[in-house]
Amino acid sequence: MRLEQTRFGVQFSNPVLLAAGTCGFGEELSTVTDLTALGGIVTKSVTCEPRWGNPAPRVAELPGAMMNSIGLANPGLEAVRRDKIPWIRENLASTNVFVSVAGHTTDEYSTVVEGLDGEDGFLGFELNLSCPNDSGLGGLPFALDPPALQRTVAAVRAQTERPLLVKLAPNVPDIGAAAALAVAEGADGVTLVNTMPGLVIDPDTRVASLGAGKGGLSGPALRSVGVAAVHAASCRTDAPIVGVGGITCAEDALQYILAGACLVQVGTANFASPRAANRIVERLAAWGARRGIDDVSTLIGAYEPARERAEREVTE
Ligand code: RRO
Repeated sequence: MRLEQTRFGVQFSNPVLLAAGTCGFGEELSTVTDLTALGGIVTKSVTCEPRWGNPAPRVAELPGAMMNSIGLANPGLEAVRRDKIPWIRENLASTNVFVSVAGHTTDEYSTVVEGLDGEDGFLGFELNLSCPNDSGLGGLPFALDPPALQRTVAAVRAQTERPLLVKLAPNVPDIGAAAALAVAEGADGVTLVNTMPGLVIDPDTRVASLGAGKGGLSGPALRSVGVAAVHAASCRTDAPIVGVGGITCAEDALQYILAGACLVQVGTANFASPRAANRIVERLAAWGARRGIDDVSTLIGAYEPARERAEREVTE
């Protein structure tokens, strides 16, 4: 099965990317797996200033899931421009890199985008409007606040001609509407979904499993939430959708693709196995070949809810 696609004006050798926050800026992971064999990677979210992140423990394992509260730890705009982007330019020229961007205010998003836009070596930006672990925000993540979402996407759109993805949160009343809003303000695509806010308490100590208390839930337990979000968004927008949440194998990726995603991201599975995404690429091709499917593009959005299928069969 052919896995190549042209999206955002460039070629993706396959639909599998690494998710933000699970591969750093690529350098460490590149020593154990071939990142250039992937469709691309998304960097850790970059903020104006360096962030040390939240108190340990920052991750906890649950049945079928992981909780994290990293707290946006990253080296900050200047160090990313000086140290990380040159490495990406030299080593990941043959894959597509999105730089994830985060901030407390619209101006902070704009500052990071402005500070990196002049650099060569990466494809586009993924605006992270949905970090669940940023107490400094003092309010809601922008993905939960439609005027803030609109304002921020519009401001960044006016600054850059690069492909612009917007990463949204699962815990909104209508994810399809949020996706449509982002696209209306100029996003080239949406990434669905970030982690789901959660809290795990040890009954004996009455202490949370994470140093920061609450965190974001990811892994297989999030998958059906993400697939439903992608389907809801695909009913509201024709823009490319990038599906993420709980993908551990080719069949998981296919659920997202059938629901309407043209690209997918592998996140939590990287922690268990740094080669998980590469394996998914190989197995996707084999899955299609076994079924005589020529091109992965024919599967995008091919899910048909039972009722629509029944109605179509009656009229055929
Ligand atoms: O750094 C984090 O704690 C974090 C981020 Br920026 C995010 O977008 N999602 C998440 O689960 N954790």
